[in-house]
Amino acid sequence: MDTSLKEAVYLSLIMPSQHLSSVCPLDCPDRCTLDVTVEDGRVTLIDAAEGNPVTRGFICSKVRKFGQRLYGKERLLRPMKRVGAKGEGRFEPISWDEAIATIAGRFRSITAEHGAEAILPFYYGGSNGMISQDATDQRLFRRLGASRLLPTVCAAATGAAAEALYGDMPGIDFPDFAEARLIVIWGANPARSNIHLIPYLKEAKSRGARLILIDPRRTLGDNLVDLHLPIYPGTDLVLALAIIRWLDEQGFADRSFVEAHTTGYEALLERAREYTLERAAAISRLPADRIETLARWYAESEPALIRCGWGLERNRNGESAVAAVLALPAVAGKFGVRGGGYAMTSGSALKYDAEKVIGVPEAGTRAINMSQLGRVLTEPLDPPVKALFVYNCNPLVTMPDENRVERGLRRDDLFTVVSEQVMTDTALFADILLPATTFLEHTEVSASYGTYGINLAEPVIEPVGEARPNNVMFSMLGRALGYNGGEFEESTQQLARRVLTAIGAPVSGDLTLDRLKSVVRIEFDFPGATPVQFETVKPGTPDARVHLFPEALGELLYRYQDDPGEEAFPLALISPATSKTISSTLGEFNLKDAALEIHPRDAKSRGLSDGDWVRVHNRLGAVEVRAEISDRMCPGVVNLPKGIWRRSTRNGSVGTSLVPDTLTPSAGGACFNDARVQVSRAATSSAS
Ligand SMILES: Nc1nc2c(c(=O)[nH]1)N[C@H]1C(S)=C(S)[C@@H](COP(=O)(O)OP(=O)(O)OC[C@H]3O[C@@H](n4cnc5c(=O)[nH]c(N)nc54)[C@H](O)[C@@H]3O)O[C@H]1N2
Ligand SMILES: Nc1nc2c(c(=O)[nH]1)N[C@H]1C(S)=C(S)[C@@H](COP(=O)(O)OP(=O)(O)OC[C@H]3O[C@@H](n4cnc5c(=O)[nH]c(N)nc54)[C@H](O)[C@@H]3O)O[C@H]1N2
Ligand code: SF4
Ligand SMILES: [Mo]
Repeated sequence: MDTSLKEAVYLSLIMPSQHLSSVCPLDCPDRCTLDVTVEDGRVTLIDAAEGNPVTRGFICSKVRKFGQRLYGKERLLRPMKRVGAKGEGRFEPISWDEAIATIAGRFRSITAEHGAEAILPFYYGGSNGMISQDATDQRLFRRLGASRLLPTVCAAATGAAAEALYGDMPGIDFPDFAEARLIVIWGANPARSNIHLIPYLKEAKSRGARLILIDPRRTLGDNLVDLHLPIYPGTDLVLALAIIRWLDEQGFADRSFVEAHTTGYEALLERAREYTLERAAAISRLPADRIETLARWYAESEPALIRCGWGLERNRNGESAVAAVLALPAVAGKFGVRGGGYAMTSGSALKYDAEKVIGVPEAGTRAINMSQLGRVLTEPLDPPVKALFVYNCNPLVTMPDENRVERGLRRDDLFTVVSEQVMTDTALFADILLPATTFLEHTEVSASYGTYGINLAEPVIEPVGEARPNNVMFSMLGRALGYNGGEFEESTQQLARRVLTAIGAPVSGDLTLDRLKSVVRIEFDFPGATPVQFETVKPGTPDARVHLFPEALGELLYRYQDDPGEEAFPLALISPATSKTISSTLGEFNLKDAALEIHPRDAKSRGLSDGDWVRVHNRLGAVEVRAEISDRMCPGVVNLPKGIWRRSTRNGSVGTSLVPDTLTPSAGGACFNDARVQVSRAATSSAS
């Protein structure tokens, strides 16, 4: 035996490798349970846990590589303070005590001068759990009286529409996709953003189901898709209204269901009557006969299921489009059978009362829409935002109008704290940087928005470097600010127990920490295993009816807002999820060179060949990447991946630099896919 082998054998004797359970917390509907191999205190392998009915023995390649993030060169290991210019990335290590004392001192002086609303917490998904967000953080910011944040960057429009029509009715679960005879995948991309649905789609197909894809791109293979409608972005509303009109005219509307279980049908129909198939075809740039086939198949199939994704909400017609799509199963009477109805989010089955955990009353302070961060930081406000505390978020590259966000972050008079796992593009602009733990190093309780269950992830290793969990960090800050009510003394285990008591979910038996520790995941328990809409689960609206014309969605409900395009910027830019990152998480090494996907016709008319450097631009900004010519794209539409980091493009600007900060009319959601651009050949070297 050579020495290294001897050493390895010796080490495996004193420190055998361990298999530990965990749960992926990323912003993904699947919420896989994981088997993590830990050797010598280090994570060496991350794989699927056995026996999970959803994970089914495989996970995505992104999370398999999470170890690279844990120990990678971007990992933040110590608190730091800025010593260079903002954005330059020159920092000097400091102690946690100094970092916390500095933040507390600045918060005090800013509050004395401008009032506490000058402090803005800024967060979104992050670790997607109930311990790392909406817990200790809110205790602190409410005690301070800081500005509140409206979490609108994603799912604001879908959430508002689903809530207004159906209250909290749960959607169809993955396994029941196999029961459907017709599956409509509408503005969702399961091959990338929800991979554990794919086996069920295949199963349905093998049982003879038809599948319709409504997406500007052909994102699923021809073996799965029977009919593709390459819709022009932002026009789903007119498509859905035209189908409703057609169903009604052709006698396919289920009048008895509508009468017994809905309100507002006539008002909906009045708006729908404006759209013949031909008119909808002209607006959505689809052949009218294909729309008719869609409508006919939908009318005639039983069970028929609509999987509504998030692609159709990210534009000025967001909530109306989602509402019209979700109205379809009610109009056509598709409920009451397993595999019939709609699937969007499972989150509604979770009745979680965060207030019980936070325990500090809402201060009633001003609310700031996160999707307009750039505007908020650069326009006169009273009081101005003087301190920004970023955690669970990478806003410089993920919020609309990147260049304006950057101008805001560069402000000399803005005090920025960033709590992060890695040196993100946003972290480079911090005055104080705080190293955060990952899900492999902290405790997290989470549900999921695609599957039905409650999960517990416990640390599988010690924190790397001096990284700390959010709840520990916010408690330190709370104590430094002198809040002595006990809410910043709670241990993580106590907090986890409190979180569990605030969950009302259909779980048989007690939902206790000890039970979760032994099983990691507890599946929800519906009568008959999975929810059947209008059988075992009903609308959560006050009258238990479907509100087809809900007032909550505002005056513009079902009124199509025209395309924002103009002659100089004729192409619609979309930026959907890719297999490489989850939003911008893992973008540091997974998405080195981004490309612009463009249809051959649009490339040809601009004299572009595959691999050419192109400049994608509009009045807000410009992005230089290579062209990837693809006939999977719909003509007139181009695609830059969501979540790229600045290093992934030649001029250091990402797709959000082209996105206006306009909002959907009633939910105030971000309109990423309302970006309209021109594409031209780029100069041989970068012109940043
Ligand atoms: N691998 C991976 N998985 C992810 C994510 C990720 O970044 N990477 N992100 C997670 C998050 S945060 C979310 S919110 C979900 C999102 O999951 P999805 O619902 O899949 O959302 P998107 O990727 O935004 O868009 C879905 C599809 O809508 C299409 N689309 C764009 N505009 C329109 C339109 O106007 N109408 C129609 N009908 N289709 C349109 C896009 O081409 C895309 O194929 O995925 C989650 N899962
Ligand atoms: N161009 C374009 N951009 C988009 C979209 C689009 O359609 N087009 N869609 C948007 C969508 S759907 C979403 S959901 C948003 C998401 O945008 P963000 O909310 O910015 O999400 P991420 O990019 O995943 O960044 C989350 C960050 O939180 C950090 N983090 C994770 N866990 C913890 C923790 O426990 N503590 C702390 N302190 N930090 C943690 C991670 O390291 C990561 O850097 O992006 C949006 N951006
Ligand atoms: S990102 Fe999604 S598919 Fe990948 S491991 Fe996490 S839950 Fe599973
Ligand atoms: Mo999202």
